[in-house]
Amino acid sequence: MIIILIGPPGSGKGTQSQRLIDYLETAHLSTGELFREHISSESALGCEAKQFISRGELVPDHVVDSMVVQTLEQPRFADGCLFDGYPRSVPQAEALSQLLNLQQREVTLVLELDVPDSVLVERLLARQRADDTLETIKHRLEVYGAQTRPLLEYYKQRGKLETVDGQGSVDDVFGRIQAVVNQLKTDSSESEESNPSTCSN
Ligand code: B4P
Repeated sequence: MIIILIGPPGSGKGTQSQRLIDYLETAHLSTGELFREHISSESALGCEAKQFISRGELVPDHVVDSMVVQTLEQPRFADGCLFDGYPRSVPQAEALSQLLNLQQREVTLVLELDVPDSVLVERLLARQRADDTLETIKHRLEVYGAQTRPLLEYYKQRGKLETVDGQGSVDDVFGRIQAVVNQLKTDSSESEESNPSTCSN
């Protein structure tokens, strides 16, 4: 399964990803986490990304896409994975789709975490990360609306989108995510039973 978690900053993508990768025993790719690793090791990529992250901007697509391509080449991603915070724009989604097509794979499910702005601001100010100042948070929310929100329509048109209420406790939200994922597993095993493969080995 290839699952994408989309949501505004502070919606809990990182928090819920940790639960979901344990539950599904799948690989995890968080572009935000990868950038933070590059920033702390002061790599060239980290220095470039830092300028954008500290202003609340998205890191340019060509930087993100080449980092994702390199990461996905690792064998642990061969059986599926959870994308957390990637793609974050329609061009990134198109780049991912081309990459997966080359591997004869496709996105299985896109989960949107829906949380109102007032709750997001409260959570992010409490987190106290370097890019979590009030001014940066407001700008990140604007950037989300302009560049990431159009992705929801993109995946909705492709029949991949499921929206989950991201408010309530971490356990409550994870329970809703689990319900969607379990339903998907049931649907796909039923369709395999009604359309068995004609190939025999
Ligand atoms: P990310 O690392 O993806 O982080 P985020 O959007 O800020 O937060 P997330 O949604 O993961 O929230 P979290 O679980 O931590 O991105 C950081 C930056 O990197 C971006 O702004 C961008 O500049 C850059 N970047 C990343 N990917 C990119 C891409 N593809 N293209 C371009 N640029 C990219 O939760 C937030 C807080 O809420 C935590 O303190 C958590 O404990 C709390 N929380 C979570 N769930 C809660 C709940 N249910 N109740 C109460 N609190 C909760």
